[in-house]
Amino acid sequence: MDDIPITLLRAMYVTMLRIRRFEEHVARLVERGEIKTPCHLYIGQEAVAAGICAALRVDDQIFGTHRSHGHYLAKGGDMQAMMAEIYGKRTGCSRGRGGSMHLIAPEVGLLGTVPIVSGTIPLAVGAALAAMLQGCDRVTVAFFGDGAMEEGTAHESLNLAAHRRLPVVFVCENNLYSSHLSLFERRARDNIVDAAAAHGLVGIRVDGNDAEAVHAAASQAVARARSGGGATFLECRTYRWRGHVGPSWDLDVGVKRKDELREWLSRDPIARLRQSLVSAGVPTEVLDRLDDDVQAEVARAEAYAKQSPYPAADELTMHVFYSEDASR
Ligand SMILES: Cc1ncc(C[n+]2csc(CCOP(=O)(O)OP(=O)(O)O)c2C)c(N)n1
Ligand SMILES: [Mg+2]
Repeated sequence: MDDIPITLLRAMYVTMLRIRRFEEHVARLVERGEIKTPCHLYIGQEAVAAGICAALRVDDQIFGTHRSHGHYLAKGGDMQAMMAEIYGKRTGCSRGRGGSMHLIAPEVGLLGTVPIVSGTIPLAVGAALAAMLQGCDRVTVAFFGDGAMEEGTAHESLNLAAHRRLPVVFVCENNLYSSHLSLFERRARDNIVDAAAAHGLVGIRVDGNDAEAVHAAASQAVARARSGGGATFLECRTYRWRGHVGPSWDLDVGVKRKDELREWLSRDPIARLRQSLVSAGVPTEVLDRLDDDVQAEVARAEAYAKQSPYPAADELTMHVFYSEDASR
């Protein structure tokens, strides 16, 4: 994978750091009681969002889930607007009405984050069908978890995408848990990726903690979709470090998780990419400076969110129904 240019590796590293530092700070703010919206943290899975989105154009579209701070940032969403959203402020990306789970940044192709498990899959298929009907070469990505593959709509959507050769990439982030139930307590076999072949799609399992591997697989999938070759299903194996929701380390859901977590912490996707950059000759001081810059950006986002106003009470029913008049 030494064909990935160093500038791209560095860009993915910065993306991953922005996700990690943003969420570590959000975790602290939740612990302090400053943030009330439920936050499903993505820490540990950063290589998936960074690797996939680095293979996309700005006009390519993505749909995210309840755990999508990472997808929002990786696709180019504004950090300050996401922090303000999490604080419920009027300057938030969803005008303070969505919170952590309902993010949107259409200007960079994030058409929405959807906490209905599996909801992103039919939405992405619809967007890809629209692109095909419009005759444009836009690619759509659906991000979803391993739990989403246990919903019927996932399979209906995969079938339609295969049948119509739609320009879509299905990214299953298999973090081995759906809420507190491990994959192995829910399935007879560890075979999520096999669903792709059953529906007539190319299915690939990739190390989701290896940003370079994710990017390589995504680049092929995106090229296939863009050139009329149809959809691809990528199963990215990864692990969420924190609890299903909130900042805890989730050690109260069984001894097994404690042992697993120790193992997965040693596979930190950011440390891994940092090692690649160091091996490629990037000085550690440069990488440390990038981290300092990111931490300063997170602090600015917090200050922006805090000084922003809440929506006024009389705006409560605004933007509830579609209106040609955007002020309603
Ligand atoms: C249709 C539906 N069923 C149940 C829920 C409750 N719920 C929220 S997240 C979640 C687990 C999802 O697991 P997975 O898809 O693996 O994503 P992860 O949380 O691991 O990122 C569940 C069951 C929901 N939001 N939507
Ligand atoms: Mg999961």
